[in-house]
Amino acid sequence: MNRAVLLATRNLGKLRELRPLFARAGIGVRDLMDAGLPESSDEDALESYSTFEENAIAKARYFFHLSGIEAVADDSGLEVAALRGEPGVRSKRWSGRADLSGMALDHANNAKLLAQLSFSDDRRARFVCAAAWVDGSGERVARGETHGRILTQPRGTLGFGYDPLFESDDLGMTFGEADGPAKEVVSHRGRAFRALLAGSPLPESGNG
Ligand code: ITT
Repeated sequence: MNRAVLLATRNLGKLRELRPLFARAGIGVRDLMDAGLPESSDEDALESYSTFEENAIAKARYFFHLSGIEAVADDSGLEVAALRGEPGVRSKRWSGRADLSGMALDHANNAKLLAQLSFSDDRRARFVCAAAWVDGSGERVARGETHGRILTQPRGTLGFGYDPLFESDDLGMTFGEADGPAKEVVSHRGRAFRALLAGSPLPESGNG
C-alpha cells in the first residue's frame, strides 16, 4: 500500500514549497482538502504557544489524531533584530487585521513591518521554521533558520508573506525575487524539512 503523509497546512505558499521537497524525497503527500478536512474553528486555538516548535507539534498532533494519517506541520515566522524578535510566532496575525486573508493580509503585515522599521538602521532579520512530524510511533521536530535584512521597499512578486521585503544573505536577492528551487536551498523551511526528513524512518520503497 502506498504511504502518504498529510501536509497539515492551510497556507498555499507553504504547500507550493513543500510538495516538490517531499516529491524529491520520494514521499507521497496529501493535503488537508485531499484528506477531506475543511477548515474548522478548532484550529484557531492550536498555535497558542510561545515557541515555533511547540506550535508545530500541536498542529501536527491535532491533524494526526483527526485523520489517523501521519502528519507534518510547520510553524514559522520572521524575527527582526531591531524589534527584539517580533513578530516571531505572531507573524501571520501581526497586523491585527483579522478581517483579511491571503495577499491582502500579507500586504497589511508588510506595511506594518516597514512602518515599525522606518527609523531603524538595523535591518537584520531571520526567518525561523519548526517542522514537526507526528505518527503512531511518536513525534519529532526540527528547526531551520535563514538570515537576511529587511529592505525599505518590496522587490519581486514570487513567494508569499514577508518574502518581497526579505533580502537573503545567502542569495543576495529577496525571497520575492527567488524562484521556488532557489529559495528552498537556503530557506528556513527547506533547512527544517531536510533536517526532519534526514531523521525519519523513510518511505515504503526501502531504497534509501
Ligand atoms: P498554517 O498554520 O496553516 O501552516 P499559517 O500561515 O497560519 O499556515 P504560521 O502560523 O506558521 O502559518 O504563520 C507563518 C507566517 O509567517 C506566514 O503567514 C507568513 O506571514 C510568515 N512566513 C513564514 N514563512 C514564510 C516565508 O517562507 N516567506 C514569507 N513569510 C513567511
